[in-house]
Amino acid sequence: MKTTLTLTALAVSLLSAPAWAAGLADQVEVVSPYVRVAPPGAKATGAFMTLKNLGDNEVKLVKAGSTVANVTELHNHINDNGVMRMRQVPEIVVPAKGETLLKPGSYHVMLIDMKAPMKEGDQVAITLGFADGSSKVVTAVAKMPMAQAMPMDQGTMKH
Ligand SMILES: [Cu+2]
Repeated sequence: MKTTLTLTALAVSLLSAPAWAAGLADQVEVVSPYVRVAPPGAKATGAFMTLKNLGDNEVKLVKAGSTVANVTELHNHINDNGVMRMRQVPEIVVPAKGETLLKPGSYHVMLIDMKAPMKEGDQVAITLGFADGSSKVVTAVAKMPMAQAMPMDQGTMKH
């Protein structure tokens, strides 16, 4: 009897989870999320996507998480006297009825200390956490960057 009650309580909490997570996350549409496949040996890479805010109020993305990396941070690139540097940022703002692009050279979700090598086509779940505590999980597809997609062994092939 006690077990049944515990299971029922668990079932209720699982069922009510989506309602609890509602909030700012519900007014954000995430378009084409992808992760850049890291070069061999590299243990960090970036995740990119477009965040569309369908609501009348500003939305702030304040954190991100992923099961594939031990550390996940929000980053931006800044031009520091002509040198592009990555910097951790506390939040990424999506204006009301507007959109913010997470793209190479700009805002991105940084996956640091990845647990396993990634290959093209892998699906990576990324949790986006918003300022009101609501969250959303998106599935990003691993993609090769253009330069890396070119055959690396061309120079060593002898015809
Ligand atoms: Cu970064």
